[in-house]
Order: sequence, then C-alpha cells, then structure tokens
Amino acid sequence: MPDTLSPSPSQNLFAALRAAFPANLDAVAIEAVAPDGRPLAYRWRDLEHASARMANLLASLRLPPGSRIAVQVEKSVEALILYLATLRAGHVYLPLNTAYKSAEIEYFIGNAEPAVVVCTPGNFGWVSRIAFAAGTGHVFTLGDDRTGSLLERAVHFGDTHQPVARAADDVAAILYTSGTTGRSKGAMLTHGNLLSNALMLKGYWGWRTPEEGGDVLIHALPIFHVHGLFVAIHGALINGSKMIWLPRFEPRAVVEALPRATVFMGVPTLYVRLLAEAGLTREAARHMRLFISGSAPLLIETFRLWQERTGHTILERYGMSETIMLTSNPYQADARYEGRTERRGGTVGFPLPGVGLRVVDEQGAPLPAGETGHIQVRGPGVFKGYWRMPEKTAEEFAADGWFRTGDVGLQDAQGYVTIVGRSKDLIISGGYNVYPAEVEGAINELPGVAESAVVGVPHPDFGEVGVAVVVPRPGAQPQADAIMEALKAQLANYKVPKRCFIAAELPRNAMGKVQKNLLREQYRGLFA
Ligand code: MLC
Ligand code: AMP
Repeated sequence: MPDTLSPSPSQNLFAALRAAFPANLDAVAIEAVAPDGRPLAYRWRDLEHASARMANLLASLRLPPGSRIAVQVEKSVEALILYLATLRAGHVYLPLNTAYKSAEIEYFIGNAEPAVVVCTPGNFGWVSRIAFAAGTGHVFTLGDDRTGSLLERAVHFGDTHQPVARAADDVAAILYTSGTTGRSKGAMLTHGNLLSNALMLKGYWGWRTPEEGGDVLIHALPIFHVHGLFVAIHGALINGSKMIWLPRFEPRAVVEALPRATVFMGVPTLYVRLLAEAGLTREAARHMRLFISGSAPLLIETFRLWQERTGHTILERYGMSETIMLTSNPYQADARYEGRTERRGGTVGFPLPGVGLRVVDEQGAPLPAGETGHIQVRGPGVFKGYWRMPEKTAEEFAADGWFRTGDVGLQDAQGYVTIVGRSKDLIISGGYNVYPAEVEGAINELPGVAESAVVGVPHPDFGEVGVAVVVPRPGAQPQADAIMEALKAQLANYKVPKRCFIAAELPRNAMGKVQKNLLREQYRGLFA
C-alpha cells in the first residue's frame, strides 16, 4: 500500500554531517593557516554558509542530479567546502591527486565525463583544454589562497540551501583506484556507504562530542583519498569536533599542534618522520587520546618506538577505497572479542562492527583460524561498483557477493587480522598506491626499451618503493637516468621508480611469466 507510506527520509550525507554540527555555530570548526602564514579560523557557521553558497552555484548550472564534479586542487578549507557543497547539491565528488600529470587527468576526465572540473588557477590552461575536449561544460579554478573563479562566482549566491534529497544507494563520490589489476577504475561510494562507516567509527573509536569534552583532530593528510577525505574529515564533522588543518604534512607543525589536539591520523611514513623530531615527547603528546595508522603496513619497530617515545599505542586499522574501513585494533574493550583491549602491533585488529571478513583458499573455500589466504569482505561500506565497468565489478566479487580485497592474510583464533601480503600486483609507497603494470606500460613505450618489470622493495621512509628493471631492444642502449626523467614528465611523481636498472633479460618461469619474487629478492637490500 504505497500511498500509506511516508516518503523515505533523505539520506544525503551532508545533511547527516550538518545535523552533528555543535549547537554553538560560532565555535571554531577549523583552525588553518593561509599560504602567507596568517592564522585562519573557520566557524561552524562559515562551513554552513560557504557550502550553501557553493551548492547554490552548482544548482544554478542546472545539472542533472548525480553529475560528476572532478576536483584537482591544492589542499585548503575551501576545497573541503567544495566537497560538502557537492554532497549538498546532490552531485558526485571526484577528487584527483594533485600529483597527476596531463595524461593521467585526460584518462580520468575522459572516463568519468564530469559536468564540472575545478582545478588550480595555474593549471587552468591545460586542464580546461582536456575538460572541454571531453565535453565538460564548466571549468572553475580554486587556489589555496582563496583565489579563483569558483569563489568569485559563489560569493554572488545566497548562504542558505536545502540539501538535495538523496537515497542511501545514490553515489556520493567516485575514487579512482586500480583495484586488483589493469587500468584505473572509479569506485562508486554511496551516501549510505560513507554515512554508515562514519557512524560506526564514531562509536568504535570513542569520538567525544563537544558535550563530552570534545575531540580535536590534527588533519595532515591529503584530501583526495579515503584516509584524509573520509576517515579523517567525516570523523571530525560527525562528532562536531574541531580540526587543526595543516595544508601539507610537516613533522614540526604536527608536533607543535599536539598539545592542543586529541586525535591524529597518518600513514606509516608520517609516523616514521615524526619519530625523527626531537620535540616528539610524552609531554608533547600528553593530551592526546588516539593515534591512528593505516593505508599501508606499520612496521613493528615504528609501533614500539612510538610507545617508548610518547607512551601511546598506535591503533592500526585497515581499509580500501572500495570498502572504506574494514578492521581496527580496539580503542576500548571489544565485547565481540571477549572484551579484548590490546592493540596488537603487526595486526590490523578485528573486523569492525557490521563488517564480515573471511579468509579463503585459491578455490574460494573458507580457511580455519590462523591459516593464510585471500581476504574477502562484505558489509555496509562495500562500494556500489566501478563506474561504467560492470564486468570489472563482477570480477571483483565472489559468486555469493563477498568482495575480493586482493589482500592476503589471516585471522587468528582471538580474532586479530594480519595482512601478510597482496595477491594484486601493487606497491604501496608512502601510503600511495602504485600499479607496476601502469609504470611498466609507460617504460615500455620509451625508445630502445623491449620490456620491463617494476617491483616494490623495502624503504625506510616510504615503507616500500618501486624499482624498475629494463631490458633494451637489440642494439639499443637506453640509459637508466633518461628513463627516470622521461617517466617524471608523464607520471605522478610518487609513481616514478626510485631506481632503474638495465638488464639483458627478466627472470621467467617455465610458463614464461616474469618472476617478480626473484627481482624483489635481488633488490630488497637496496635502501636498507
Ligand atoms: C612524495 N614522493 C614520494 C611519495 N610522496 N615517493 C614515493 N611515495 C610517496 N608517497 C617523492 C616525490 O616524488 C619527490 O621526489 C619527493 O618524494 C619529495 O616530494 P614531496 O611532495 O615533497 O613529498 P612529501 O610532501 O614529503 O610527501 C610525502 C608524504 C605524502 C608521505 C607526506 O606522500 C603523503 O601525504 N602520503 C599520504 C598518502 C595518503 O594519504 N594515502 C591514503 C590513501 S587511502 P622527487 O624525485 O620528485 O624529488 C587508502 C585507504 C586506507 O589507502 O586504508 O586508508
Ligand atoms: P586504496 O586502494 O588506496 O584504498 O588502498 C587499499 C589497500 O591499502 C588495501 O587493499 C591494503 O592493501 C592496503 N592497506 C590499507 N591499510 C593497511 C594496513 N593497515 N596494513 C596493510 N595494508 C593496508
């Protein structure tokens, strides 16, 4: 009897975040620093009004709901406001790493067909050429010093705006990732995925609302990936917690902010670099409630050194672009796991509430506790699919609907999950994913190159970095330096291998497959 049902309430993520703003909208929501060093304070009221103006600007473009808004800009509070405005206006946010070069941007824009592209003022020339050629209707600019056409236009719009109704299943953001193989795919995350994950973490990590004394988050991560954009920002906003907003990661700035903060989130490289700061002491960290690490494996040495230096035990958690957060070490006693409280170094903790996790063998049969296999997951955070790639989406799910993470690991009898490796050919360098296949493709296009292999090897700062082994064409003499230079011109800088070697051939097995494990072994001591 549909006529007796009330319309389902909107599940717009922005509306849920907005509802969690503190009652005092004049309180400071974000402390930031202008590029010229001036301190900036944004009140909750500023976030409300500025996102309304931008949402009204987007509404004035009369785009169909769910239009993609692609954004490649430097980190700024205005960029965060643009994210909120996109949700508010019912569109889909598509953040792009600032390191991406033109060929990479051309692919993303061609694939996602955004209605709006926002870029830095300095990149307007080449980005707008790519965007208009791909059929994008509007290109705005946004500088980290509050310059650019986006704010110039938005200022003419009203500062009230009713969030557009969205269903839980409507897409809120697309994050490009290579998944387990091949070309970059756009992972579609819905309003429901993002909101359920934010609400679950609110409870699991014991966030304190302003009435409970409040938390203060140091935000030092980039805002174009899951960690900085969703886990950190949603965490703060849905708890009405203040953020100390750093435009980029600088260890000294983080240490200086510690006495005013309670929560910090970082990839392992950030913890390694912070440990090199003399100012990192127990005293500096005495008000801190929680240090969270994720996106890449945290070395047990780092975990222990951090305990010794600060008296705090880092809480390591594990997630993915396609699933948001999946597992976490406990913040407090976890009743589902016999009340265990131990944050165990080298593990990523327990499956989070609502997350199903199983370890399976090559045939997909579940393995008993303690045995290593492929990690599969399901739950409310698992994405809707890859943008316009139904076959690729189907490949990544088991027949019974569980998502194949591409990670290899085990769950012990007590419930702790350990990631021991990856079945996907992926290097995680400083928390950024590098797909060897993409880098090898770029190398193989270079003059004089017959073939190449890129492998990840341990690195003291980035955890893991890429090393390239290149086989010349007969008679050709490609030079390692020239190869690295050529790659820097066309790939995001973090994808460029840190070293390149010329070799007569690549090791292959009887099937003709390149034996990357042998190359990894050969070069594993390179940066030791
Ligand atoms: C920079 N460089 C890197 C690199 N970052 N090389 C390898 N890996 C990286 N991650 C290189 C540059 O190419 C440059 O080389 C040199 O280092 C200095 O560049 P920089 O720009 O000054 O580096 P810096 O600002 O110090 O950046 C390092 C960093 C940054 C660790 C702060 O990489 C970073 O913010 N990483 C966090 C990534 C992140 O947020 N990941 C979350 C993904 S979400 P050259 O030769 O040009 O001089 C996810 C899901 C989940 O995974 O579970 O969270
Ligand atoms: P991304 O596709 O950028 O979201 O990266 C997701 C991948 O990062 C996961 O599939 C894991 O391989 C890796 N990852 C995330 N967190 C951790 C962690 N705590 N330990 C080990 N690997 C991690």
